[in-house]
Amino acid sequence: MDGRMSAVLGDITRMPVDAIVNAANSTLLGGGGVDGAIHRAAGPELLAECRALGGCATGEAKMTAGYALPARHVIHTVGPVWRGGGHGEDALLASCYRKSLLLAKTHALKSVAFPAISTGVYRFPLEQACEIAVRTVGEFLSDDRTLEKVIFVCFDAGTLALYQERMAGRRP
Ligand code: AR6
Repeated sequence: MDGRMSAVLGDITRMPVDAIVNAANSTLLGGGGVDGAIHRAAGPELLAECRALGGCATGEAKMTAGYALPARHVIHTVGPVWRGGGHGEDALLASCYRKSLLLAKTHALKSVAFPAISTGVYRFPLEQACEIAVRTVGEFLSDDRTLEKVIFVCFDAGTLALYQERMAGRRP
């Protein structure tokens, strides 16, 4: 890529970007993991706005304001629960990345930060999820000139190493 895609170690709730992506569930009413952290950091107004959205299907994305977060917006996407790989999980995960970036582009946002969607509670195999994330974002950016920065925010060093290897074009 041309330097627009990068990976960092950190907490996504601290990222001062146009939008952070939330690995939500289909109710959009909060949960554990990164979803819980985002709702805690954003404050109760985020849940109030989410209630009005009427949920979100797996593989789709919806946007809200960021409230007390350093990020201006939150893009809520619902990753697939891993059920062995034969239930369209790969395509649904790719769709999360694509639809999130499409929303960002539609709103003329320049910088977006993603967590490793579905790799926690939803148990998607990390290496496979990382490969899908890097490939899908890379394909989107190669057709797009509005987004300036897409950052993968990794919660641990092992995840960061996988993303960096993947972005360098090496197999993990
Ligand atoms: N910053 C960046 N990454 C994080 C953070 C953080 N603050 N916290 C966790 N991660 P998960 P899922 C990483 O379980 O698998 C919720 O209850 C974490 O290490 O948050 O898509 C929702 O409501 C992991 O790599 O999301 C849903 O019900 C990644 O974020 C369900 O979990 C995703 O882990 C969604 O499950």
